[in-house]
Amino acid sequence: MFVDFFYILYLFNQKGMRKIEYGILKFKELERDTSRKIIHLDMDAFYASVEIRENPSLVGKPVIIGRHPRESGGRGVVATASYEARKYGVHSAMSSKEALELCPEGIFVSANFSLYREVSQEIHEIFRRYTDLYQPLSLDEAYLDVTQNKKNIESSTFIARSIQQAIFKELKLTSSAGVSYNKFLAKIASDYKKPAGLTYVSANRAHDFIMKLSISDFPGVGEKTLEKMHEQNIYTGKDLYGKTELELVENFGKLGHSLFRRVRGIDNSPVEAEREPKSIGKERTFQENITRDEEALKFLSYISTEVFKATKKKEMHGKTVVLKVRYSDFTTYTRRKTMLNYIENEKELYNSVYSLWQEIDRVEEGIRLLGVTMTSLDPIDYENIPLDF
Ligand code: DCP
Ligand code: MG
Repeated sequence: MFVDFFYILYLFNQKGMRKIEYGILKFKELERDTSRKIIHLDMDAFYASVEIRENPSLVGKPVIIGRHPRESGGRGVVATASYEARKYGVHSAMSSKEALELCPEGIFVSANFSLYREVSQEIHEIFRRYTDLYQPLSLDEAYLDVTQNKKNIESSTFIARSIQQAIFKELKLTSSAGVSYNKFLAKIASDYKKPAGLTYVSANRAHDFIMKLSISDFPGVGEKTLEKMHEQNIYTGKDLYGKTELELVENFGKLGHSLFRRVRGIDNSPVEAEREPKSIGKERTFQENITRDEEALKFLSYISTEVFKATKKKEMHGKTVVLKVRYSDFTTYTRRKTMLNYIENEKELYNSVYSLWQEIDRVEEGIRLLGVTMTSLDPIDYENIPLDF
């Protein structure tokens, strides 16, 4: 039986002003769930590796992703750098100017985001061979929950290795993976051996692994918190482990709560798969009411294109269109129409919006808002694209 505990803390800041903090210590949250199998996968020097793959003359060279200071007038920053460039001390977020000083032979390449997005989608396709339960954190990293997986494979390290191999074979890129029973440990593990590393932290090894971590490895410990930690002689996981929950909450607030759990190997947060939106729409309230058909149609044509582009970008399509009209007296109407086939271009979308518009009257009374939405969206995949024979 676990009992929750209510606490009140009286704190004094430097000016001697009293601050009250209160909360509930949830002992139930102190249960360590080791039943899940979580992988964190992170691509190695992602943007740089993609550029090197596209241009083999860059292999083995110090490649820096960012505009050359000569072109940017010295204002640019480094997005990332190949491991060869990192030997010179070049790293993400550093100014390009400084990078050039550290590494005069560095080859600057401007970022090509649409290419990286494409590659990212290809990586996700490989994930989906094993599970749909993956959570991208950025273009180059994601958590996967493979407790249940499409291939019924027991070993999560085997899955991680297979994914790394598929990415290498099919996309010619290397990645690093961390495997454990929660997100916190998997993420730290993926960074443990880079590039092309695979690190497994078992429930039995977790305690020793955590004790040796540097305090800056813990999520949420940024520059400021790090300073404060050092002031209190907390440098490692072991030092953190020695603190009580109240001490940590007193000094670090909410973060203290989470650190108290992390350092005990507890992180029960689930892997949250990106949910596909079921509808995408846009609307606008006008500064001056619309009173003429032509004005309304001009706007609806524009907004239809915007909505279509947005659904396409999400790789979705749908058959149902909704038109929303709000009159100057705030009465609001929605009209919807479902087509037989998926709407495949802006023109088709506008045509259905146009036919819905025919049912709208009293335009001269003034319209203050118009909106277009596509609903009941499905992901575009090869099965539901109609083929012309
Ligand atoms: N990125 C960026 N600006 C930053 C950090 C990262 O534009 N300040 C971009 C470029 C990276 C990509 O995000 O290629 C992924 O970030 P990572 O932190 O995973 O760095 P890398 O993948 O480049 O290197 P590593 O091998 O250390 O993961
Ligand atoms: Mg990376």
